[in-house]
Amino acid sequence: MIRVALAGNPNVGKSVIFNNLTGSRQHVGNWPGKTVEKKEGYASCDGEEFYVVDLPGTYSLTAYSVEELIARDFIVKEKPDVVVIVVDASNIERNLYLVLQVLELGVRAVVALNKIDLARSMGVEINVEELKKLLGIPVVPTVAPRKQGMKELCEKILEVARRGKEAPLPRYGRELEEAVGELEKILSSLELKTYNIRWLAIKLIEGDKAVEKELEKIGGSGKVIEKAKRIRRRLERKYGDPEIYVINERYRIIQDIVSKAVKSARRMTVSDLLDQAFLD
Ligand SMILES: Nc1nc2c(ncn2[C@@H]2O[C@H](COP(=O)(O)OP(=O)(O)O)[C@@H](O)[C@H]2O)c(=O)[nH]1
Ligand SMILES: [Mg+2]
Repeated sequence: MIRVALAGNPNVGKSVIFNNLTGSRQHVGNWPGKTVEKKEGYASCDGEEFYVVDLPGTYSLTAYSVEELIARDFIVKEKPDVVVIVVDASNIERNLYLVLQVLELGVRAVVALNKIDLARSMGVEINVEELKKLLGIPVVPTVAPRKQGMKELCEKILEVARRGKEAPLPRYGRELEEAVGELEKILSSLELKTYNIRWLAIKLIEGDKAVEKELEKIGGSGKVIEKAKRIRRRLERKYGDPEIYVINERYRIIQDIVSKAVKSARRMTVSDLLDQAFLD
């Protein structure tokens, strides 16, 4: 059976979409060993049944919170056939940050561009075709509470699951790509069936403790961990904290996407930005 995971920032409409897809065929429990709620259910589309799991809402996929670890571990280890990334169209710039991180994992993915009604009422216009092209994956505009776009979302999920093509991995600036390449070379000589090697390389450059710990369990990994430390020191001398350096590289791509695919009638004012910061 096709297995689908819903990912997204908190409050983007993931639960409404999950309910639309599964109806009453759902089960609520906890993630194993955690106090975080896990919702699973079954949906059907064009006569085909599929399993859907609602991942915890997160802004990022770091190792700093249990929700983020649950979300990324599910994607990495359980390998769902399709990840549906639910995006709040009225806050697209920030939401794209999670989109890029999901794509870094090397998955088959669909974007549900939700809350387009809200975006429109705020004067935000998104060129869906352009966004699709820039991300390299299907983008389906939705208004979840009105069930708008649900049929198309279902169809795209099945299409992507069947076609089996992974989303293109985001490409960063030259210097980060070189560092990633150096680590990928060593990583590819290890037995790492579960992981996308490029993702591991990025996480090692960020200094992700959970990834370092997992790697330490694997024979022959000492060399790549050492190499990553040297690369981090090199980047730190030039740019400061390597993790922030990687974050900035993601935001450079996001700014490029936004400049090409999003038109906003009104620029965010300083007080809008402050409101947003305090609401989180
Ligand atoms: N205007 C608008 N509101 C939405 C849309 N989708 C969800 N919402 C609202 O956004 C809020 C958060 O939705 P929810 O599904 O709980 O978000 P989750 O945290 O991602 O699971 C709720 O008040 C929903 O009614 C949408 O497409 N348009
Ligand atoms: Mg929810």
